[in-house]
Amino acid sequence: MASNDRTLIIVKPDGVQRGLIGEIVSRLERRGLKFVGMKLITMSRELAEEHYAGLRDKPFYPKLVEYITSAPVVVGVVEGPNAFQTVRDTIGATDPLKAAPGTVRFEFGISIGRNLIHASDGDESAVREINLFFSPDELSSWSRSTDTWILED
Ligand code: DAT
Ligand code: MG
Repeated sequence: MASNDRTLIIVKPDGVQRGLIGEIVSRLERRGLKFVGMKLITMSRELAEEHYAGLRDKPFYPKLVEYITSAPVVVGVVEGPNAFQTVRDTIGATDPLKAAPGTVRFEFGISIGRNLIHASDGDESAVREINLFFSPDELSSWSRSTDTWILED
């Protein structure tokens, strides 16, 4: 079991502005995921363009970069079994109108361009994005006293 898989999440500007940092972080914690890094930053245009480099040719790209750099975000690294898939399942489909009930994007969103949270979509993108936002000394490996009640051996 890859219980120490890591993935990146970003509570986007709408999530921060709407006072939903705690709600979103709480849902990931409740799932059993463990935060090993977290900080509030305002993304520079350079960082946003690097982060969303794969979407450069999309028609919505300029607005996406504008939005993600418009106000502070909370960026975090979570750890847990199949981390990226577990987080993606918890947040729901990209378009809140298509997200499954119970997911973050369904519960709190209504517009694809205001979908509250980013999460890496694969093991490779997780590594790339974690390295883009965090230096190694900003991440903590720690054992949680409740781990045996959340994770099987
Ligand atoms: P996700 O964030 O679910 O990984 P993505 O990587 O395809 O989705 O796109 C990144 C963000 O870009 C997404 O969270 C919201 C925005 N976006 C995606 N598709 C869009 C579209 N068709 N119109 C407007 N914004 C879109
Ligand atoms: Mg994506």
